[in-house]
Amino acid sequence: DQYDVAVVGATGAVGEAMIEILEQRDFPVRNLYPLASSRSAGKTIMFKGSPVTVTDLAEFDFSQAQIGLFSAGGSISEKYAPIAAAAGCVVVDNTSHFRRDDDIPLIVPEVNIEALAGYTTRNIIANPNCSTIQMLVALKPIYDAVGIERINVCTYQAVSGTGKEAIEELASQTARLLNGQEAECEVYPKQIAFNVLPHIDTFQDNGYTREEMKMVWETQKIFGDHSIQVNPTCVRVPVFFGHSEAVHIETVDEISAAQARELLENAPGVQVMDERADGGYPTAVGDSAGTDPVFVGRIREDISHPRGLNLWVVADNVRKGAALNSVQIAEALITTYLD
Ligand code: A2P
Ligand code: 11C
Repeated sequence: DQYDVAVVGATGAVGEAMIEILEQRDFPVRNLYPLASSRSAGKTIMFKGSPVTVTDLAEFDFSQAQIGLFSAGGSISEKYAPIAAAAGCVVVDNTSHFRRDDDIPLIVPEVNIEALAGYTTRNIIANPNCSTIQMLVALKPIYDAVGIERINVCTYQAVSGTGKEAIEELASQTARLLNGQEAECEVYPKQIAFNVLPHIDTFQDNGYTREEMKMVWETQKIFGDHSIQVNPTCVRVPVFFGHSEAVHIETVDEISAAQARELLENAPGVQVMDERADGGYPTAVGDSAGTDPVFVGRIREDISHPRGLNLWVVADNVRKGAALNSVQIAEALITTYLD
């Protein structure tokens, strides 16, 4: 079978990756409909060697598509995902808008694909936040084997998570500063070049940021476990592609680093890179950027806690964190439900 696929936000950082991944994975696309704002309507993008014209989202008739991959921001999804869903187009939404709704499945295919069955209530499936996805792909085999009580995580997140304007801001600030000019801050409230900002998304009443709270809410929903404790600090770093995370867990039963490594070596979507030697660990640049696996290294027992384990987890935030995970959800959808 072949499917007509709409990509909403086709000119953005994630939308472009979605189209590239549909092509790379040979997703059975009959017609591709790249959708964006009126500013981009009429532009062309390349798909399978042919130019395809970008259409204004506001003018698109969603009854022409069976699958819609949305990544143009929460307010766009709020308005257009229900319109698409009502027209019979199943939406895989990469924004945070629907993730916490009880009747919307929130899916990481390697972790909770069984929850996909619930999509029929609203015809919308939510794709989790990038920081949550890579952490849970790495933690799933350990969670299944010995249980996890608590997760302490500090992230080191690339600017591509914010979108194209942020990629440009890091590049232009870096160039200006190296040329003795002043940095201009438009996307981020403080200089991002040669700096780190402990701030992603909006501040909440409890002092955490929304990005941090997403890691709490989404972990509990995806694991289906509201007792799991998550304590995140989310940090933006001057990296273009690839989020890194220092993940410290406290398990229910004890597990050694060797046992954890063996579980991770056999886990779907994971690539262990853990040599305990110079360079024998994954990094955003050189390992994860442009690739699909969730890389795990620095696997070691916590010397301060009898049931503690430390991991270093790195993945391409635009691919596994967003576009690839969405396409994997669409693949499961067509294989199990639409065929
Ligand atoms: P456009 O390029 O026409 O502005 P990013 O996250 O990289 O900043 O990309 C955001 C994506 O969302 C782009 O494809 C952008 O299209 C799209 N987008 C933003 N606002 C709208 C809108 N009002 N209607 C449709 N698409 C939008
Ligand atoms: C970032 N995680 O790196 C964010 C981007 O909830 O989908 C994705 C925000 C979201 O900035």
